[in-house]
Amino acid sequence: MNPSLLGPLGRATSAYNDRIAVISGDITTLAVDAIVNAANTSLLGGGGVDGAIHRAAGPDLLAECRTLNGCATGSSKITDAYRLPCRKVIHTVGPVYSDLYPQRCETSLRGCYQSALQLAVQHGLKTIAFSAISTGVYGYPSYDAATVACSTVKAFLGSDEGEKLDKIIFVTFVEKDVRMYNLLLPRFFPPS
Ligand code: AR6
Repeated sequence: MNPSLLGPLGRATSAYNDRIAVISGDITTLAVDAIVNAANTSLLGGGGVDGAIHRAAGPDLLAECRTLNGCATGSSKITDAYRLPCRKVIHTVGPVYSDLYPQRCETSLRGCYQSALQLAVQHGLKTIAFSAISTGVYGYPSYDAATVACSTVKAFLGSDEGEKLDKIIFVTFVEKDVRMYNLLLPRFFPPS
C-alpha cells in the first residue's frame, strides 16, 4: 500500500494482492482517483458516510448534486470532489435492506458496484475506494454485503473493462465490516 494514499486518519490494514486492499478509516481522507459514496436517491446528502463526504467536500458538492436529478437505486452518478483530496466522487444508491426480498436487494447492491466501476472506467479513473454501501442505516447484513462487494469487484476486474483499473480499496469503518472483509477478501482474492 502506497502510504501517500492515506491521510492522517487512514490506516492500511491489508493489501491482499496488487489490485485489492482494505483500509480501516475515514474515506474522506483518501487521495485516490475516486471515492464511492453511499448516497440516497435524492443525491442531496444525508447522514453516515454521505454526510461526512458532503461536510469535507464543502457546499459546491451539494450544488453540483442538485443538477443531477437524483439517482435510481442500484445506479451511480459522478461529480467533482471539491475540497476532498480525491479527484472525483461516485455517488451510488444502495438498497434499503429487506429480508422479505433478499434477491432484489442483492441485484441492486451488485448494480451499485458495477455501475460505479463502469463510471470509473469511462472517466479514466484507476484507483477507486468503496465505502461499505448499504451496511449502515440501510441495514444490509455485513457478511452478505461484503460477499456481493467482493464477488462483483472480482468479476469486473477480470473483464476487459476491468483491466483499465489499477486498484480497488474497500474502506471499512466499523468493527463488523473490518471482520467481514478480512474474512472474505482472502477467499476472493488470494495473495499475488
Ligand atoms: N468513512 C468510511 N465509511 C464510513 C464513514 C466514513 N467517514 N462514515 C460511515 N461509514 P451509511 P447506507 C460507513 O449509513 O447504509 C445516508 O444518510 C458506515 O459505518 O453511511 O448505504 C445516505 O444519505 C457503514 O459501514 O450508508 C442514505 O440516506 C457504511 O459507511 C443512507 O445513509 C455505509 O453506511 C445510506 O445508507
